[in-house]
Amino acid sequence: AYKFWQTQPVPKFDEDDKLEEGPIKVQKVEDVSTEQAALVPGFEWVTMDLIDDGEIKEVYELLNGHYVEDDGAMFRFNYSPSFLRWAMMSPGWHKRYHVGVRATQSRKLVAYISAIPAHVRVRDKVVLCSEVNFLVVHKKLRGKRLAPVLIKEITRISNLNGIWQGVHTAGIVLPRPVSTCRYFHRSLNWQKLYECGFSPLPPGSKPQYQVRKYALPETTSTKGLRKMTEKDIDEVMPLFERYMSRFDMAPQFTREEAIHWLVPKTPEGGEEVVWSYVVVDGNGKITDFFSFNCIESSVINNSKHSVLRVAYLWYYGTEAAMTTPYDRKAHAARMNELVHDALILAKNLKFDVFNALSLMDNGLFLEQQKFGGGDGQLHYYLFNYRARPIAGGVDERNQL
Ligand code: YNC
Ligand code: MG
Repeated sequence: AYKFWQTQPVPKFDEDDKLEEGPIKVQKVEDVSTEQAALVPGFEWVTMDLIDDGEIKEVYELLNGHYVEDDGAMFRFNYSPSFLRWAMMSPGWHKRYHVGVRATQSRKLVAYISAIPAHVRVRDKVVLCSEVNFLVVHKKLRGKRLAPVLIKEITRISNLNGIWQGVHTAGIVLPRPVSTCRYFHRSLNWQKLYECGFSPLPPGSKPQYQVRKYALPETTSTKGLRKMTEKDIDEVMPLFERYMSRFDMAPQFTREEAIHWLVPKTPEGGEEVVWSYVVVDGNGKITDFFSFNCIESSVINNSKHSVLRVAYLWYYGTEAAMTTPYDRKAHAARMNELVHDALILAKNLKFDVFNALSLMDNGLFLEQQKFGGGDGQLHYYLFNYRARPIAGGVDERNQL
């Protein structure tokens, strides 16, 4: 088992957690190969130009047809081209990290992997990482050990550019997760979720009971809530940083990155990808913010519905967590107010379901806001970095 992963600089499952945290293998740029590994005959490496509408469409179509599905193969992620550009063209992006494989004859794109540079704080150390995402191999080429070739290529390119650590997530278990989270789902459009086979009808219940259970008011109730704009960033950033400093692992954004990841913007000719809101108090000071983004899922083989609009809770922060002394009840109450409004906003934006992971302070509101635990888990991995495991709140009671 793990024929490839056992050759890589990652912690073993039975790793001694008394070892000091830090890089596993230290190398020099001079020792990194400047040549791409050979692909099997008939295939060649390409760099994808995501600015080009035709090339982003090729990446979009490969992912739309072949990317991550749920265990029952009922849904498959359908990331929009706008979302893909947002996710892969963040500050510091470079097209050398948009790696494709084409069939030489047909020119068809058959595999892909990408990375962006990211600073990740793990406890008290900040690690420069290649954040790897959108690894995909065409369904007809599965099981041929192409994935390890793609992973080694993105590693080589990162190493040549002085990046020695990686961070990624996956639904599957590999050596060895630094943290494991569970997905939670909150129905917004129960009837549609039921028709798609996403939400079951609980024994003894009736559709109209379920619809009523998930009903939401039409308007938000938090006083001072409004959309975030770029002008808010100098207030949002310190709030975000103080809030995130409470966790063992968190991204560390530059100002430019904070604008990229947190401020809503309608991409030219594209659709919106992130929605963010701030709460302003009586003195005009920002006390809270929250955001969510959109990843549609294709509904496979359903006569009535072809896509689900899924909102994912993204970053947030609130002063309510940072009072002295810490007041867990007040923090929980505030989180519930904020997320309840997020649900209303998402519902009005025609989302069908609102997802959240069992991370950050989500355990404070999941149950009260009627989220239900899903089957899916998300494992977080660090590459070439040893770190003790970090609790991700997978246990049944949503306690973090
Ligand atoms: C996965 N998701 O275990 P062993 S997530 C990492 N992440 O190796 P083959 C994976 N490794 O066990 P296939 C992986 N999935 O023998 C599989 N593997 O050691 C490992 N699915 O390769 C697997 N996208 O080519 C095994 O398998 C080896 O043809 C088998 O291809 C796999 O984006 C895949 O789920 C996933 O498109 C491409 O099934 C294919 O099946 C597929 O024979 C649907 O591969 C889409 C899907 C993955 C989404 C993601 C993050 C990827 C992170 C990769 C690791 C990055 C490390 C850091 C590098 C930079 C470091 C620096 C500096
Ligand atoms: Mg393969």
